[in-house]
Amino acid sequence: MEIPQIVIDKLNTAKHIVIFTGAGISAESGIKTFRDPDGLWAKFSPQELASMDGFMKNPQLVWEWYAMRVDLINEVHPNPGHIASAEMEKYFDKVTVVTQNVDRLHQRAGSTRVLELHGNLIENYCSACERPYVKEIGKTEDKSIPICEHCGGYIRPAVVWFGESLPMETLYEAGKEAEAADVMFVIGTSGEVYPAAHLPIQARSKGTFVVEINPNETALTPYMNVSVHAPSGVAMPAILEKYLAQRKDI
Ligand code: BJW
Ligand code: ZN
Repeated sequence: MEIPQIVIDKLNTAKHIVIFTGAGISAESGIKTFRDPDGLWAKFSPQELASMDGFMKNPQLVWEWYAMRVDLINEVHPNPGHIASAEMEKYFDKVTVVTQNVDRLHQRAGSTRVLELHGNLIENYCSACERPYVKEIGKTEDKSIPICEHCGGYIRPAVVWFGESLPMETLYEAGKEAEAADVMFVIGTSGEVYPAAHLPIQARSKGTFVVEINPNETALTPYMNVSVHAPSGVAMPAILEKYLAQRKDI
């Protein structure tokens, strides 16, 4: 894998970096993506498990599926892709991670500014009255769905399902950052889910230098300045290493 010199040249003058991520950045931690051949949507139905309709039809099934995924993220660790992304904070004035991921691995790797577009698996709230459900849910044999103590509604994970609105302020903030960034990395996303997938396109249209890191071509590849076709756990540390080797002041 070769890191094109133009990426390093752009980083050399960059002050503001945005790292836009999808499920692929967590693949090397052992978390399955959604749309790869062995991804979650090959085995499970997004209509049944990631929509309000599906939840209303079978809340217990949906709750168990998410509980299983919480157990998995508690067992895995950030990988070199997350860690290199977090380390970038040492070398640039502003680094913002804009993630579609719900696994919190960026935060665990040390990134301090993370905008979560699709929520997270850790928090929960009542599907009826929307009050947060604060009781800690650790790994437990009992996977029965909790009931809201205020209104008796079912508790749901604080993720964004299909047909649901993204957190509007977060999306707005992410758009502003994408437009203002000098360099945006677009890592491990198929670019198929909107409105998130519009962010790199929006960034490019405002002159941000956009670099894709993905072993495969994606719907976003045509909008990129550069595509590095490699796993992010290899490419991100390699980019950081090459950048540091050429930085003149350290
Ligand atoms: C590696 C790697 C390695 C592998 N290194 N890379 C028709 C057209 C356009 C839009 C729509 C449409 N019909 C419906 C819509 C809207 C819909 C949508 O976009 N659908 C499309 C799929 C067609 N969007 C929505 O519904 C959104 N809401 C919305 O639009 O609201 C409107 C509204 C407004 C106002 C009021 C009310 C409503 C919400 C979208 C929510 C998405 N939710 C999910 C589930 C989250 C919870 C959970 O985890 O269970 O979010 S779906 C799933 O997809 C998840 C992800 O965040 C998201 C994106 O997936 P991602 O991250 O790109 O993963 P993959 O698997 O697709 O790609 C992985 C990539 O990694 C691949 O490219 C690999 O090559 C790569 N990779 N190994 C680097 N080692
Ligand atoms: Zn309630």
